[in-house]
Amino acid sequence: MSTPSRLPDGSTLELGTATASYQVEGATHEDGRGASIWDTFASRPGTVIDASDGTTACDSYHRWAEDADLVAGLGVQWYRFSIAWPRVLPEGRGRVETRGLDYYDRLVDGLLERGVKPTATLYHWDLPQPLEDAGGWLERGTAEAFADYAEIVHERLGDRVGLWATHNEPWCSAYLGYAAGVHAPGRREGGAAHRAAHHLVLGHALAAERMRAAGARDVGIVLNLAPVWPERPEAADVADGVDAIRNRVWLDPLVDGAYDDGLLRVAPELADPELVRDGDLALAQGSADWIGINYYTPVRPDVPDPARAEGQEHPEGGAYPGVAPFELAVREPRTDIGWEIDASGLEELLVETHRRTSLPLLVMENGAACADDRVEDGRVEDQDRIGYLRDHLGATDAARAAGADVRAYLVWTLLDNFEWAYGYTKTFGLVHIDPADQTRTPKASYDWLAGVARERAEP
Ligand code: PNW
Repeated sequence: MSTPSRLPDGSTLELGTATASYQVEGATHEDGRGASIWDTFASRPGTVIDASDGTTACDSYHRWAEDADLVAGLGVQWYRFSIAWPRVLPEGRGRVETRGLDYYDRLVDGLLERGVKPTATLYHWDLPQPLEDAGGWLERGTAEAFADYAEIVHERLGDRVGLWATHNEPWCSAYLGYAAGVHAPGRREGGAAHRAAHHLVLGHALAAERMRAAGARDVGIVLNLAPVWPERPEAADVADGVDAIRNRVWLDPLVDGAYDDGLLRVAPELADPELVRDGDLALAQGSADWIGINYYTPVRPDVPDPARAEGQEHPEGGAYPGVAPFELAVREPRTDIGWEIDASGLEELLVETHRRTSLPLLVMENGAACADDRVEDGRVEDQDRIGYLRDHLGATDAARAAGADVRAYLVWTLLDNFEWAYGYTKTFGLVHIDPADQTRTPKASYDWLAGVARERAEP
């Protein structure tokens, strides 16, 4: 077997695409997989817009070889997938389900055989339900169980997977899961989100420590950091609070080993010595070898104005309950999911994060939901998606030219899949999936990305 794929060296921008276990695998009851919080959440009425779930999804648990062929057909270097914790540890801790690990073993070998480098994310939101029943991310024990899980997976795959991500978008786990309640586990308690945030940071740090002790060298975390642009001068204060929760709560412990005063003002829970124990922040400092960035849209906080219309669709889902009230402005143009399109936000974010951390940066997700995802005469002409990707790839190149150490750009996502609270109503894929029979049809954007990969491979 070839040597484990590791951090790209940065001589060129490497390309790839990504998926997540619950969004594509299906087979939720197979080979001893335990229940996750997304199985439970999606089964509750009113949580997922089309009342769907990930029971079948893209059936990638059985069709992974076809998926790997599709990635290889793109001619890109990287495929980022995530591992379902409840497949490996059905109860979250303790008993290991070998059949779950076997699946990822097959996938990793299949990718390497096709010349694609695998990068694995350990937590893309499918927490084992028994851990949620014991308090979920509000409990320190979940962070400790996460480190055990990381060690088990690394032991099995670490000889072939070089690039490891602990969490994907912990902001979503904490704030959408425990404050806004629009993601699993669907709780709505502002203070709880801050507690969850610390345990997510701690879980990352403990897992990185364990994996490094076992020889891992390139352990990172994938964050949905955002450029925060106050909509008007009066919104500067609330914007600082949003920046604290969206960006600093993750970067500050990793870079400085501290939570700053501005953050503590909006998240006083983080000053609780019972929550943030001696040594936690020191362990977090330096615990990431690289930072993954997922970018879709800028964030424009505004001061609340009762006269303005409510209920605007924004990825942050509105203000955080229990945190200072604010609104989010969304300008045109937007994608099919309502998120504002502004590629300059990605360039700014990469340049700014480079200035802040000097760690290697990987764009681990970028993409668009498009309305023109219909098959007509065997083709999907998703020209809007191509435009979005072209502009954001350009912004990534521009950030590199400006000195940001960006090593890779991965498109979200390979396949139309289970888009969380939006179910199957919003599609981000390079490949269309027919829900009736799982037929995979590459879209025009797939051909576009393959073309970019070819051009860039030419000397
Ligand atoms: C990210 N928000 O999710 C995830 O990493 C993917 O699994 C997902 O499919 C993709 O982006 C597109 O949504 C997000 O509401 C989901 O702010 C929701 C939000 C942000 C990211």
